[in-house]
Amino acid sequence: MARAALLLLAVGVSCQPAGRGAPAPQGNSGVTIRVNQLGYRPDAPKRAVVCALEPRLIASFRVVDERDRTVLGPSAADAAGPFGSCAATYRLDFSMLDRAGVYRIVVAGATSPPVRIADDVYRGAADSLLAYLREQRSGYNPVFRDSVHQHSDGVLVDHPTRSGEFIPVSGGWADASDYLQYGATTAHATTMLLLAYRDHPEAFADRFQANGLPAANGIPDVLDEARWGLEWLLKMYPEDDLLLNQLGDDRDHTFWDLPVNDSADYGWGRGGRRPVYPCTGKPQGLFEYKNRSTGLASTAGKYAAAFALGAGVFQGRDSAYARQLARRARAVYALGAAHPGVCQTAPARSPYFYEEDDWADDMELGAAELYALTDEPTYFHAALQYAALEPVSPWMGQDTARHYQWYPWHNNGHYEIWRTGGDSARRVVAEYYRRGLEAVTRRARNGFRIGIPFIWCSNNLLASFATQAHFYRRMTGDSTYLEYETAALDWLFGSNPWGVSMVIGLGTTYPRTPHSVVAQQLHLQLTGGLVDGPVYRSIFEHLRGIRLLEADEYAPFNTGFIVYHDDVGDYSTNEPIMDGTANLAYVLAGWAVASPLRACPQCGDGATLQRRRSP
Ligand SMILES: [Ca+2]
Ligand SMILES: [Ca+2]
Repeated sequence: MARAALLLLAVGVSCQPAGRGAPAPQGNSGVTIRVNQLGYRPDAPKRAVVCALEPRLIASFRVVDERDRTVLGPSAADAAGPFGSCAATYRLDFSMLDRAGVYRIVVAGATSPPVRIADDVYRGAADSLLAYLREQRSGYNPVFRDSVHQHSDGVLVDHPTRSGEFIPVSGGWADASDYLQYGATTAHATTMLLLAYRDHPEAFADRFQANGLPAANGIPDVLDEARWGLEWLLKMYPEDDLLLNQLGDDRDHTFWDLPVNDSADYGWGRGGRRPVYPCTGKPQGLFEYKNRSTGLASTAGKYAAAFALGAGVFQGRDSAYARQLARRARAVYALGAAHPGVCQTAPARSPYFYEEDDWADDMELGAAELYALTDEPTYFHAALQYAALEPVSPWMGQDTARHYQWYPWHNNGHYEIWRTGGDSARRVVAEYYRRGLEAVTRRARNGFRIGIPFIWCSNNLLASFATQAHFYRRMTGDSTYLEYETAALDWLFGSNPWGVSMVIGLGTTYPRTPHSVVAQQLHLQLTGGLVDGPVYRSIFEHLRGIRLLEADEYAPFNTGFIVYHDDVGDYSTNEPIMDGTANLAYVLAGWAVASPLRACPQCGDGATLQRRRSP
């Protein structure tokens, strides 16, 4: 591939704007049946979706077994109107079929791919996602069996008095297919991994060592990975009043090269040291463009949550480490409380950055985790106060949002308050979640039951929606949103117009040519990586530097208001994302071990015994 083209590609930032239209659509009068390619649990809702590229009247469907015998139907197909490239959609409800087996759905002369029904359809899936995080490791990298940026990280920049000082911050994960690293996304990912283990430990195996190489080490791999995140976050918070937020910047995008020989030049020579940015509470950017930072709390709250959770999870395994984490959790939380406001990522040569606008959600989660760790009521009351500042994640019900404007995309703090709170607090936070779910599902009357805005990283929003719906169902026993929760999961695993599983290596049809240097140059499958997902056509067409490099195999399905391309050139829809992958690991762990219908509002958290309830 021409280097010039690759340089153009590399201009993009993970989940970030630069475009040209998709190839012209091809005529196709076919009917396709989209299913969850992992399968369905016997006791869960089960729906397939028909996408007809031209208007079709479909009355009924049948389900047949492996010997072609009809086991269900004819049953009514539920007309659900047009959606994107689908001129007509139908929902096919085969929930009544609850016997394990492999089936096919037959409708209007079309036959679906095999559909598996079994208790274990999600078994091992969360662990599969961890493979992507190992591949993304900075510092020692188990894929390269070599160091990545081990000696270059990093030089303090944009500090009022200490710029130029070397601070050792090697480690963590590259944020996406570029090599930037962010405190906010790393802390959120670490938190989701820790929660996944806390709530669903039986979903995870032990096949890898702490350094990411194969071989069991007596520690579940999800904790090996979470600790990898925690170790980096500790380095990124080296002193009580020095909170580091970002390693590298968009000058990273100058070259399309492997992380082991990254030749980006930050002013200290090609392949030289990388800059590390502190939170300053002021607008940041070393060159023309500036972000709109106002405080420290958005990052501080996220670090506090990860440290406090880590302290709880590692208490029984490494008590000295747990004590260190607990001390850092208290300190960074206090720093956030003293400096409310957001700490956004810093742009360099391009105008793009993560435009996080909310911080109360982060402080809420930090406070809730500190309460769970320490039993000190001050933290609990603070968590409730922060919760009231942002009851509903503001993107829910909206058509659009700026890049990472309300992050994380679900407010995990509400669930954490519920775990430790008394009845009235529990009712309050459950209602907060309900309002958000209601706002999304009001927009989800389409055949796929998807109500998110198709902004950058739309799959992140679906993972968050599924997480919040899961929490709400567990908290209340109310299954009102279960159809939408399963629709989000089904969408991510192939029940979407393109029939693509959005996780590399899972399902039968998944991204083969993601936007990744490592995948492209090493011909390596980035198993476990959740890609960005479809975006509005209007976003795709206005991005700079995107050029599809091969014919679009999904062209017939890219004629509508949203597009997706399995093309190395499309960094807007086909780039794996670290934080969304970690969030999805939580969702998949839950579905691997628990029957989706057995909510338990009275039993506290199912996986760990509840120690106490606040008054
Ligand atoms: Ca392990
Ligand atoms: Ca936030």
